[in-house]
Amino acid sequence: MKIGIVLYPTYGGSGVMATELGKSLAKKGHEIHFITYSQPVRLGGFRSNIFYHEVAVSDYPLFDYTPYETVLASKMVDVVKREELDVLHVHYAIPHASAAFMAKQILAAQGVHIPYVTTLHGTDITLVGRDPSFEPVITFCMNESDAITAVSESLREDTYKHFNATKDILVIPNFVHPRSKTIHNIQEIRRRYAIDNEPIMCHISNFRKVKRVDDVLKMFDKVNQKIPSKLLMVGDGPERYGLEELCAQLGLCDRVVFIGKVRETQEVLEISDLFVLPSETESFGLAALEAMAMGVPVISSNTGGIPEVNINGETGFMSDVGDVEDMAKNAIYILEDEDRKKNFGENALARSKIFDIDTVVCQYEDLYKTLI
Ligand code: GMT
Repeated sequence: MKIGIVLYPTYGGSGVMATELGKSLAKKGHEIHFITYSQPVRLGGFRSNIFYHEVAVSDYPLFDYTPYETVLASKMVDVVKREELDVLHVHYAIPHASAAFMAKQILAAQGVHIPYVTTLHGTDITLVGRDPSFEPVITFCMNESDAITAVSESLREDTYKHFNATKDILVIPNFVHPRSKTIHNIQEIRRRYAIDNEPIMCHISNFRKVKRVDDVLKMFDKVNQKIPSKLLMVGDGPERYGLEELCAQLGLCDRVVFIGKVRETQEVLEISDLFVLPSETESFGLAALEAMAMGVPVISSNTGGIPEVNINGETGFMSDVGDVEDMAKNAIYILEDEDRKKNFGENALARSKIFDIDTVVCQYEDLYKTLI
């Protein structure tokens, strides 16, 4: 099949998932055309069957806001015709689903018929989508999609709760590559951050408010008082400045390392003992799943789709949003006993296999086939 994938190229779960999906489909022999405004972070170098079409948004003196959606729809029309695509798959409803709807109509007027799949990822429904200024467009474009998928049961329910969705929403969960460890000199790399036996905790996100990164620090502070540890903060975003301030206030500057954005997070996870995800809301928690796939147990909130990934008392623990006391207690429970930590890590790894890329990608392939 010839598949067009429209995505956000930035450090967000939806972009990562869409890129990995495209790479996997390309490996299976499909021709993949990524359409977005800059090179997706996980795309990497030259690969067979993968093509990247950049949406060039130029400044025009008359516009205060560049009409990205219009340029994107035009690009979709152009790529569908030029490359003779069979199906379009758009990730994240805003503005990708509305651009797809527009492209589909334009193409239909020219005698070209193409189905489009909209995959909902979370904030397009749970945060941004609920904004009344977006709601009518999202509802309409979602219902006009030839198929709608959501990355968790929880997101599916949320969508039905908050939108008048008239179509069936199919749940196709996020996925991971089973990966083997790449670091051979693990102690040496660990020693760059922590002295021997000092646990390393890690958080990876785009440091937006919804991630409650303050809670990561607050719970870490409590754990560190009991078990001296290190915290690796990976990523960047609007909350980073305040977080660095809080870090200083808590006297944790020598315990917390702000690494910044990292394209490939596997090595950070390989040297980590615990992954922390205390989000306010999370439709799935791909970052947690990626940690689990490296055998790292997860301390998380129990919100949204996280319970579909992290199993309480087995692959880690879940607490109510904001309950840093409970999160710290659970982290200490795992870290204070080597065998227990190992068990949780093994369970996390075993659980991650349910979300193996090969199982999940077939579900998208089947969906495309029925639409084409
Ligand atoms: O969580 C983010 O900040 C990024 C966001 C995105 O749209 O890229 O992630 C959402 O989609 C991911 C992939 O499906 C999910 O794993 C995340 O849970 C979801 N984020 C939220 O719901 C807050």
